[in-house]
Amino acid sequence: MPQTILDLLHRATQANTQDRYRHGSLIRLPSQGSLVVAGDIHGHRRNFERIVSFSDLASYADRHAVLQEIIHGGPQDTSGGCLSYKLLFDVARYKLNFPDRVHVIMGNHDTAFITGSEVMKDGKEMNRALSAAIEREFQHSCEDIKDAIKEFLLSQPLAVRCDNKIWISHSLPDDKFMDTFDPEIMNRRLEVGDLCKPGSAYLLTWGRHHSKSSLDKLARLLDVDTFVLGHQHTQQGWSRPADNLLIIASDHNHGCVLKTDLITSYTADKLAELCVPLAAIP
Ligand SMILES: [Mn+2]
Repeated sequence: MPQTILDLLHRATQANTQDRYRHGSLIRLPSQGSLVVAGDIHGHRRNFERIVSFSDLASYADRHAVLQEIIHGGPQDTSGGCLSYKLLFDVARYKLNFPDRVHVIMGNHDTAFITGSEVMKDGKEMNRALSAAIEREFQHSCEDIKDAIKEFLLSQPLAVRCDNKIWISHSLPDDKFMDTFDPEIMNRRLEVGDLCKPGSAYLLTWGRHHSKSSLDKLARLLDVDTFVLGHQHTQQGWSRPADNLLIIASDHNHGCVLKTDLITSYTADKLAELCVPLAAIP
């Protein structure tokens, strides 16, 4: 059993690095086909299943699905341990089923697990809860499993840039770190140091405050029209804090998913109209 999981994680890590649309830490999608984007999932299995069924990648050969922040949240074991690693294994299987069309991008909870730093959610330190559950299930193999999870998470790309100038990442650098952020990070593979403050992968996944002038500056720098991010809680599943910024959440019962084509140009308002409530998906 542990060996099967280790093999799964190693193969999925390889699939992340060998994704045919990957350049450095960026996935670049051509202007062809369609795209489904999910926000944070945080262990919400039912919503993950809805996203998979809604994306229907088996029927649409030029459709892509972008997922993020799978771990930390959802079911717990009897001692309060976090079982979201099981969902991460299923996401790894999904990646292997469609290796060039499922793209799992890095979230700040992933960086926290890799670097072993504390991250709180609903009053709980999530890395301790996740590690405890992994230790209970995998016992003497738990360190190997945790290392393989870290390798998988570290192999994730940071962002997706579509030819029609939609940009998807977990977050964007905070206003006060705009000048510290080095966009060159997109052109190379990540190292663990990039995930520690004030590394650029840290800044890109943890930022929370984005003024209009920062967003406009980043849009010019990255040559994009509209940013689609996760990371922030939105009651109705999406929000549109600026005319070039849409935020999606897929980790609760009012969560949403976005479906768009890869050809048309979009404002955040137009993308907001394309958000689908996950509860409406059978
Ligand atoms: Mn987050």
